[in-house]
Amino acid sequence: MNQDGSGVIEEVMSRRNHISRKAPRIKGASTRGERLEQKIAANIDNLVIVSSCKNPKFNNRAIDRFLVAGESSHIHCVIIINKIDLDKEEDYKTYSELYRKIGYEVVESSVNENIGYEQLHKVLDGKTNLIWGQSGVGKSSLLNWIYPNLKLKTGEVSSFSSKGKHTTVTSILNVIDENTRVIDTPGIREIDPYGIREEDLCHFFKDFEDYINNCRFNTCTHHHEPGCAVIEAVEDELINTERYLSYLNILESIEDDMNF
Ligand SMILES: Nc1nc2c(ncn2[C@@H]2O[C@H](COP(=O)(O)OP(=O)(O)OP(=O)(O)O)[C@@H](O)[C@H]2O)c(=O)[nH]1
Ligand SMILES: [Mg+2]
Ligand SMILES: [Zn+2]
Repeated sequence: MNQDGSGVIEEVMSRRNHISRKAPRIKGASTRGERLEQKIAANIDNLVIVSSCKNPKFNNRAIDRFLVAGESSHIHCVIIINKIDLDKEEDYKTYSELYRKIGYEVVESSVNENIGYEQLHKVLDGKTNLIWGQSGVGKSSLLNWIYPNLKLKTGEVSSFSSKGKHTTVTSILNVIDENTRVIDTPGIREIDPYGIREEDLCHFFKDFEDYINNCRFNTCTHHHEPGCAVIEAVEDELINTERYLSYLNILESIEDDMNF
Protein backbone atom coordinates (compact mmCIF):
# COMPACT_ATOMS: atom_id res chain seq x y z
CA MET A 1 0.00 0.00 0.00
CA ASN A 2 1.21 3.53 -0.78
CA GLN A 3 1.35 6.28 1.85
CA ASP A 4 -1.74 7.93 0.38
CA GLY A 5 -3.69 4.73 0.92
CA SER A 6 -3.78 3.71 -2.74
CA GLY A 7 -2.64 0.27 -3.79
CA VAL A 8 -0.23 -1.12 -6.35
CA ILE A 9 -0.93 -4.09 -8.58
CA GLU A 10 2.12 -6.32 -8.18
CA GLU A 11 1.09 -9.23 -10.28
CA VAL A 12 -1.91 -10.24 -12.35
CA MET A 13 -2.55 -13.93 -11.85
CA SER A 14 -4.22 -15.97 -14.57
CA ARG A 15 -7.92 -16.69 -14.24
CA ARG A 16 -9.31 -20.20 -14.19
CA ASN A 17 -12.74 -18.90 -15.11
CA HIS A 18 -14.81 -15.80 -14.74
CA ILE A 19 -18.46 -14.93 -14.80
CA SER A 20 -19.97 -11.84 -16.35
CA ARG A 21 -23.19 -10.20 -17.24
CA LYS A 22 -24.13 -7.47 -19.66
CA ALA A 23 -23.71 -4.10 -18.03
CA PRO A 24 -27.09 -2.41 -17.68
CA ARG A 25 -27.84 0.34 -20.19
CA ILE A 26 -27.57 3.75 -18.64
CA LYS A 27 -31.04 5.28 -18.56
CA GLY A 28 -31.38 8.11 -21.04
CA ALA A 29 -27.93 7.56 -22.54
CA SER A 30 -27.78 7.54 -26.30
CA THR A 31 -25.34 4.63 -26.48
CA ARG A 32 -26.43 2.08 -29.02
CA GLY A 33 -25.16 -1.29 -30.04
CA GLU A 34 -23.59 -3.97 -27.94
CA ARG A 35 -23.64 -3.71 -24.17
CA LEU A 36 -20.34 -3.93 -22.35
CA GLU A 37 -19.16 -6.87 -20.31
CA GLN A 38 -19.37 -6.52 -16.55
CA LYS A 39 -17.15 -9.10 -14.88
CA ILE A 40 -18.63 -10.21 -11.57
CA ALA A 41 -16.09 -12.65 -10.16
CA ALA A 42 -13.27 -15.01 -11.14
CA ASN A 43 -11.93 -18.41 -10.08
CA ILE A 44 -15.27 -19.66 -8.85
CA ASP A 45 -15.99 -23.30 -7.93
CA ASN A 46 -19.70 -22.95 -7.33
CA LEU A 47 -22.34 -20.62 -8.63
CA VAL A 48 -24.95 -20.81 -5.88
CA ILE A 49 -28.28 -19.62 -7.25
CA VAL A 50 -30.67 -18.65 -4.48
CA SER A 51 -34.42 -18.30 -4.94
CA SER A 52 -37.26 -18.17 -2.47
CA CYS A 53 -40.63 -19.94 -2.49
CA LYS A 54 -42.45 -16.80 -1.53
CA ASN A 55 -41.74 -13.23 -0.55
CA PRO A 56 -40.34 -12.53 -3.11
CA LYS A 57 -42.25 -15.07 -5.17
CA PHE A 58 -40.53 -17.98 -6.81
CA ASN A 59 -39.04 -16.98 -10.17
CA ASN A 60 -37.91 -19.80 -12.44
CA ARG A 61 -37.18 -17.40 -15.32
CA ALA A 62 -34.53 -15.75 -13.17
CA ILE A 63 -33.08 -19.13 -12.12
CA ASP A 64 -32.79 -20.14 -15.77
CA ARG A 65 -30.98 -16.92 -16.63
CA PHE A 66 -28.50 -17.45 -13.80
CA LEU A 67 -28.00 -21.04 -14.97
CA VAL A 68 -27.20 -19.89 -18.50
CA ALA A 69 -24.62 -17.46 -17.13
CA GLY A 70 -23.04 -20.26 -15.06
CA GLU A 71 -23.15 -22.89 -17.80
CA SER A 72 -21.66 -20.57 -20.41
CA SER A 73 -18.73 -19.90 -18.04
CA HIS A 74 -18.37 -23.63 -17.32
CA ILE A 75 -19.00 -23.10 -13.62
CA HIS A 76 -20.72 -25.72 -11.46
CA CYS A 77 -24.21 -24.49 -10.53
CA VAL A 78 -26.24 -25.35 -7.43
CA ILE A 79 -29.82 -24.18 -6.82
CA ILE A 80 -31.10 -23.20 -3.38
CA ILE A 81 -34.84 -22.94 -2.88
CA ASN A 82 -35.10 -20.99 0.37
CA LYS A 83 -37.97 -20.00 2.68
CA ILE A 84 -39.72 -23.35 2.30
CA ASP A 85 -41.41 -22.58 5.63
CA LEU A 86 -43.58 -20.10 3.70
CA ASP A 87 -44.90 -22.68 1.22
CA LYS A 88 -46.91 -25.18 3.21
CA GLU A 89 -48.49 -26.56 0.02
CA GLU A 90 -44.97 -27.44 -1.11
CA ASP A 91 -45.51 -26.08 -4.62
CA TYR A 92 -41.75 -25.63 -4.88
CA LYS A 93 -41.33 -29.43 -5.06
CA THR A 94 -42.32 -29.43 -8.75
CA TYR A 95 -39.31 -27.25 -9.46
CA SER A 96 -36.90 -29.14 -7.18
CA GLU A 97 -37.80 -32.25 -9.14
CA LEU A 98 -37.48 -30.50 -12.49
CA TYR A 99 -33.99 -29.19 -11.79
CA ARG A 100 -32.81 -32.42 -10.18
CA LYS A 101 -33.96 -34.33 -13.23
CA ILE A 102 -31.87 -32.03 -15.41
CA GLY A 103 -28.90 -32.88 -13.20
CA TYR A 104 -28.57 -29.95 -10.82
CA GLU A 105 -28.15 -30.28 -7.09
CA VAL A 106 -31.09 -28.56 -5.39
CA VAL A 107 -31.09 -27.59 -1.71
CA GLU A 108 -34.48 -26.93 -0.12
CA SER A 109 -33.87 -24.68 2.86
CA SER A 110 -35.40 -22.65 5.61
CA VAL A 111 -33.27 -20.42 7.78
CA ASN A 112 -36.22 -19.90 10.11
CA GLU A 113 -36.93 -23.59 10.57
CA ASN A 114 -33.36 -24.84 10.32
CA ILE A 115 -33.89 -27.03 7.24
CA GLY A 116 -31.11 -27.85 4.77
CA TYR A 117 -28.23 -26.88 7.05
CA GLU A 118 -26.06 -29.97 6.53
CA GLN A 119 -26.56 -30.09 2.77
CA LEU A 120 -25.76 -26.41 2.36
CA HIS A 121 -22.60 -26.76 4.47
CA LYS A 122 -21.48 -29.57 2.18
CA VAL A 123 -22.13 -27.43 -0.90
CA LEU A 124 -20.16 -24.45 0.38
CA ASP A 125 -17.31 -25.91 2.47
CA GLY A 126 -13.93 -26.04 0.79
CA LYS A 127 -15.03 -24.04 -2.26
CA THR A 128 -15.07 -20.53 -3.62
CA ASN A 129 -18.78 -19.76 -3.90
CA LEU A 130 -20.52 -16.96 -5.71
CA ILE A 131 -23.98 -16.39 -4.24
CA TRP A 132 -26.46 -15.02 -6.74
CA GLY A 133 -30.17 -14.31 -6.61
CA GLN A 134 -32.82 -11.66 -6.47
CA SER A 135 -33.03 -9.18 -3.64
CA GLY A 136 -34.70 -10.47 -0.46
CA VAL A 137 -34.47 -14.20 -1.22
CA GLY A 138 -32.21 -14.64 1.84
CA LYS A 139 -28.66 -14.82 0.45
CA SER A 140 -27.05 -13.01 3.38
CA SER A 141 -29.31 -14.76 5.92
CA LEU A 142 -28.26 -18.17 4.58
CA LEU A 143 -24.58 -17.26 4.84
CA ASN A 144 -24.96 -15.96 8.41
CA TRP A 145 -26.75 -19.18 9.34
CA ILE A 146 -24.03 -21.44 7.94
CA TYR A 147 -21.10 -19.23 9.01
CA PRO A 148 -22.31 -17.24 12.06
CA ASN A 149 -19.08 -15.24 12.37
CA LEU A 150 -19.93 -13.42 9.16
CA LYS A 151 -22.62 -11.18 10.66
CA LEU A 152 -23.70 -9.90 7.27
CA LYS A 153 -26.42 -7.29 7.19
CA THR A 154 -29.84 -8.70 6.37
CA GLY A 155 -33.05 -6.88 5.71
CA GLU A 156 -36.79 -6.96 5.72
CA VAL A 157 -38.61 -7.66 2.50
CA SER A 158 -40.98 -4.79 1.93
CA SER A 159 -44.35 -6.45 2.39
CA PHE A 160 -45.91 -3.85 0.14
CA SER A 161 -44.09 -4.67 -3.06
CA SER A 162 -42.41 -7.98 -2.16
CA LYS A 163 -39.55 -6.80 -4.35
CA GLY A 164 -36.94 -6.45 -1.65
CA LYS A 165 -34.91 -3.35 -1.17
CA HIS A 166 -31.29 -4.29 -1.68
CA THR A 167 -29.85 -4.73 1.78
CA THR A 168 -26.49 -5.90 0.46
CA VAL A 169 -25.10 -3.13 -1.72
CA THR A 170 -21.73 -4.38 -2.92
CA SER A 171 -20.23 -7.78 -3.65
CA ILE A 172 -17.85 -8.85 -0.90
CA LEU A 173 -15.57 -11.86 -0.80
CA ASN A 174 -15.59 -13.36 2.69
CA VAL A 175 -12.81 -15.76 3.63
CA ILE A 176 -14.15 -18.48 5.93
CA ASP A 177 -11.03 -20.65 6.10
CA GLU A 178 -8.06 -21.56 3.93
CA ASN A 179 -10.23 -23.24 1.30
CA THR A 180 -13.67 -21.74 1.78
CA ARG A 181 -14.79 -18.39 0.42
CA VAL A 182 -18.24 -16.94 -0.08
CA ILE A 183 -19.04 -13.93 -2.19
CA ASP A 184 -22.27 -12.30 -1.07
CA THR A 185 -23.75 -10.08 -3.76
CA PRO A 186 -26.49 -7.46 -3.97
CA GLY A 187 -29.74 -8.84 -5.34
CA ILE A 188 -30.22 -8.60 -9.06
CA ARG A 189 -33.66 -8.68 -10.57
CA GLU A 190 -32.62 -10.35 -13.75
CA ILE A 191 -29.41 -11.13 -15.48
CA ASP A 192 -28.50 -10.81 -19.13
CA PRO A 193 -25.70 -13.30 -19.68
CA TYR A 194 -22.82 -11.73 -21.60
CA GLY A 195 -21.32 -12.84 -24.90
CA ILE A 196 -23.85 -15.49 -25.89
CA ARG A 197 -24.79 -15.78 -29.53
CA GLU A 198 -28.30 -16.83 -30.49
CA GLU A 199 -27.04 -20.04 -32.06
CA ASP A 200 -25.12 -21.02 -28.90
CA LEU A 201 -27.82 -20.39 -26.31
CA CYS A 202 -29.29 -23.91 -26.55
CA HIS A 203 -25.95 -25.41 -25.43
CA PHE A 204 -26.47 -23.85 -22.01
CA PHE A 205 -29.77 -25.65 -21.49
CA LYS A 206 -28.46 -29.07 -20.46
CA ASP A 207 -31.89 -30.64 -20.90
CA PHE A 208 -31.89 -29.73 -24.62
CA GLU A 209 -28.63 -31.55 -25.26
CA ASP A 210 -30.12 -34.79 -26.55
CA TYR A 211 -32.22 -33.02 -29.16
CA ILE A 212 -30.28 -30.09 -30.63
CA ASN A 213 -28.37 -32.20 -33.12
CA ASN A 214 -31.52 -33.76 -34.55
CA CYS A 215 -33.07 -30.60 -35.99
CA ARG A 216 -33.58 -30.47 -39.75
CA PHE A 217 -31.45 -27.34 -40.13
CA ASN A 218 -28.09 -27.07 -38.45
CA THR A 219 -28.67 -23.34 -38.03
CA CYS A 220 -31.92 -24.03 -36.13
CA THR A 221 -32.59 -21.55 -33.31
CA HIS A 222 -35.38 -23.85 -32.02
CA HIS A 223 -37.80 -20.99 -32.27
CA HIS A 224 -40.12 -21.68 -35.21
CA GLU A 225 -38.13 -23.73 -37.72
CA PRO A 226 -39.78 -26.77 -39.34
CA GLY A 227 -38.32 -30.10 -38.29
CA CYS A 228 -37.06 -28.71 -34.98
CA ALA A 229 -36.32 -31.60 -32.62
CA VAL A 230 -36.38 -29.32 -29.57
CA ILE A 231 -39.91 -28.11 -30.31
CA GLU A 232 -40.94 -31.72 -30.90
CA ALA A 233 -39.44 -32.71 -27.54
CA VAL A 234 -41.42 -29.92 -25.85
CA GLU A 235 -44.61 -31.18 -27.52
CA ASP A 236 -43.81 -34.73 -26.39
CA GLU A 237 -43.17 -33.41 -22.84
CA LEU A 238 -39.57 -34.60 -22.95
CA ILE A 239 -38.47 -31.01 -22.40
CA ASN A 240 -40.34 -29.02 -19.76
CA THR A 241 -42.42 -26.17 -21.23
CA GLU A 242 -41.28 -23.69 -18.59
CA ARG A 243 -37.66 -24.33 -19.52
CA TYR A 244 -38.48 -23.84 -23.19
CA LEU A 245 -40.27 -20.56 -22.42
CA SER A 246 -37.17 -19.43 -20.51
CA TYR A 247 -35.09 -20.29 -23.55
CA LEU A 248 -37.35 -18.19 -25.79
CA ASN A 249 -37.29 -15.37 -23.25
CA ILE A 250 -33.47 -15.19 -23.28
CA LEU A 251 -33.32 -15.67 -27.06
CA GLU A 252 -35.61 -12.69 -27.42
CA SER A 253 -33.42 -10.48 -25.25
CA ILE A 254 -30.35 -11.41 -27.31
CA GLU A 255 -32.26 -10.41 -30.46
CA ASP A 256 -33.51 -7.19 -28.87
CA ASP A 257 -29.95 -6.21 -28.00
CA MET A 258 -28.76 -6.84 -31.54
CA ASN A 259 -31.51 -4.59 -32.92
CA PHE A 260 -31.17 -1.85 -30.34
N1 LIG B 1 -39.61 -16.98 6.31
C1 LIG B 1 -38.31 -16.94 6.00
N2 LIG B 1 -37.69 -15.76 5.90
C2 LIG B 1 -36.38 -15.75 5.57
C3 LIG B 1 -35.65 -16.94 5.34
N3 LIG B 1 -34.38 -16.61 5.00
C4 LIG B 1 -34.33 -15.26 5.04
N4 LIG B 1 -35.51 -14.74 5.39
C5 LIG B 1 -35.86 -13.30 5.54
O1 LIG B 1 -35.81 -12.66 4.27
C6 LIG B 1 -35.44 -11.30 4.40
C7 LIG B 1 -34.33 -10.94 3.42
O2 LIG B 1 -33.14 -11.63 3.76
P1 LIG B 1 -31.69 -11.18 3.27
O3 LIG B 1 -30.76 -12.25 3.75
O4 LIG B 1 -31.39 -9.78 3.65
O5 LIG B 1 -31.88 -11.27 1.68
P2 LIG B 1 -30.78 -11.02 0.54
O6 LIG B 1 -31.03 -12.03 -0.52
O7 LIG B 1 -29.41 -10.99 1.12
O8 LIG B 1 -31.21 -9.56 0.00
P3 LIG B 1 -30.28 -8.45 -0.72
O9 LIG B 1 -29.08 -8.24 0.14
O10 LIG B 1 -31.17 -7.25 -0.80
O11 LIG B 1 -29.95 -8.99 -2.08
C8 LIG B 1 -35.04 -11.13 5.87
O12 LIG B 1 -36.12 -10.50 6.55
C9 LIG B 1 -34.83 -12.55 6.37
O13 LIG B 1 -35.09 -12.69 7.73
C10 LIG B 1 -36.34 -18.20 5.48
O14 LIG B 1 -35.80 -19.30 5.28
N5 LIG B 1 -37.67 -18.13 5.79
MG1 LIG C 1 -27.95 -9.56 1.16
ZN1 LIG D 1 -34.33 -26.84 -33.50
